[in-house]
Amino acid sequence: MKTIDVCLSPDLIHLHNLKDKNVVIVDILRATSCMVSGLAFGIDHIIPFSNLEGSQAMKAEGYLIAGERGGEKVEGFDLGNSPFDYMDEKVVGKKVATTTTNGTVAIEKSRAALNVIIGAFLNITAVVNYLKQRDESVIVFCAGWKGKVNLEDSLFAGALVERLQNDFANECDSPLLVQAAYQSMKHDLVGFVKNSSHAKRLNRLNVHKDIEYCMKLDVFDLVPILKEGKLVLL
Ligand code: 3SL
Repeated sequence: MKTIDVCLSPDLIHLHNLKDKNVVIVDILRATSCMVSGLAFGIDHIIPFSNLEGSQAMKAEGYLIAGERGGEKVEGFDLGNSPFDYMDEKVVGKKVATTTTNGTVAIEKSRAALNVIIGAFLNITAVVNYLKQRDESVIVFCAGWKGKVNLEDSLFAGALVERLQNDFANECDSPLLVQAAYQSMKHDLVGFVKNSSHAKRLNRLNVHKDIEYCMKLDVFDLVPILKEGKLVLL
């Protein structure tokens, strides 16, 4: 039977064998929610960079450059890391190069995988359907915050494990852990996530509507996938 495992932090990814597996990158607040929204809104493709310089250099290649550090838009960049920046007329048909504190780092660390796909609550059913129809095992890779575990990514992992439990066997105990957390909080996901450390960090930046938006289920029926270093729609 296919297996599913959950990596709770980029600092633990070396413990997982990604070869021949489908890896789902998740950074609910807010990188993967931005990527899903932007590609749905008409961005041609997104190139993720783990550092500022990589993204910045793409300006000369005609890319819009996007990114945050500490949640704030990088000075001189075209877009920050709000999903609403990614759903603006100015992105339609454009190529975007992005760098974020955690999400793009997790993507960078997943290069050994067979397929790297982008998950968010916004496209969870599309991700579930994609994984069910594939023959390979799955790693859900939570971007967390600077190596620490976070609530919102873990809850997404739990939601995914729950939806896949008839098709995949748990490879270790983290799927059990996140599924139990999801089951105990699913009656009020937004309420619990509003209490999370990153939501509090973002609240200082006054982006309450980003949090509400990123917790919406199934706004889009699409799956972004990494092809030759570019995120495109399947
Ligand atoms: O760390 C990341 O990749 C970002 O999503 C963080 S933030 O929500 O933009 O602060």
